[in-house]
Amino acid sequence: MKYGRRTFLGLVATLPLAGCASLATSLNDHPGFHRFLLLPETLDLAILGAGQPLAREYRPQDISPDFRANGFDPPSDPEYRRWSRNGWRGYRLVVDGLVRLPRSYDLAMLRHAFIRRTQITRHDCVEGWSVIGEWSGVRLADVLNDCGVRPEARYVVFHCMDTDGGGTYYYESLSLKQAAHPQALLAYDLNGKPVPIKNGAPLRLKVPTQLGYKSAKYVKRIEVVAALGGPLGRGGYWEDQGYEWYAGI
Ligand SMILES: Nc1nc2c(c(=O)[nH]1)N[C@H]1C(S)=C(S)[C@@H](COP(=O)(O)O)O[C@H]1N2
Ligand SMILES: [Mo]
Repeated sequence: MKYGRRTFLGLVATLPLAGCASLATSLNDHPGFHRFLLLPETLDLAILGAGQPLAREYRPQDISPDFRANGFDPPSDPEYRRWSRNGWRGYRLVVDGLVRLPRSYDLAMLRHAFIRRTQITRHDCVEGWSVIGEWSGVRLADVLNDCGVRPEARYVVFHCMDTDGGGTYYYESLSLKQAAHPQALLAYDLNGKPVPIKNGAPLRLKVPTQLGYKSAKYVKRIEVVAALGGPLGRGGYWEDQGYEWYAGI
């Protein structure tokens, strides 16, 4: 991401005196370095995402005055409450499963080590209401590329921190191609401010090409898998209640 092949080779060329070990250590701290090393064995989601139809984007004056909230109550576990009180210190997004390099990210890494993307899009709930909001965050594809998606991967599962009240956690999934869509964001800001708790703080998926229930709030783990089913059910909390897994609009 930050260091493309050219930059990397440039760095090597301009630092003839630097020990290999120290150069490797400093580069190792940056997302994207691993991708450079692992690329031949991984899928490039930028290629998979290119050319897909885009959802409409709107003007700032189209933004709804209130971005309403829907779904389960915010997570009630003590850890979540503690994080929210401490500016999300302690929270980490885990990415694991069929990736070359499982990683976890704190919010500062997501905000500063990746390109920030902003889009004003419409959220359509299956219940029949819509709101327009400005979302900023990191492309899901950029984060997945940073971990290196293995060729056998087919789906991306989002594990959330909230429950239905009966102890079942919300979760969702996308195909790898849907996950590679250039507008599929892991959003940390809504309308220029950190995503409010009611809308999925500290990090939520925002997929404007799919119905609202696909856009998982309160994401804590992204698991890359070869198949749904088994313990992963039909690929989502609402899918397990009979909703369609494919929710394109
Ligand atoms: N974790 C989690 N994500 C969720 C839900 C939920 O209950 N829990 N509800 C979904 C539904 S049905 C909709 S319409 C949107 C609502 O997002 P909002 O609260 O920001 O309006 O979140 C989706 N993602
Ligand atoms: Mo919804």
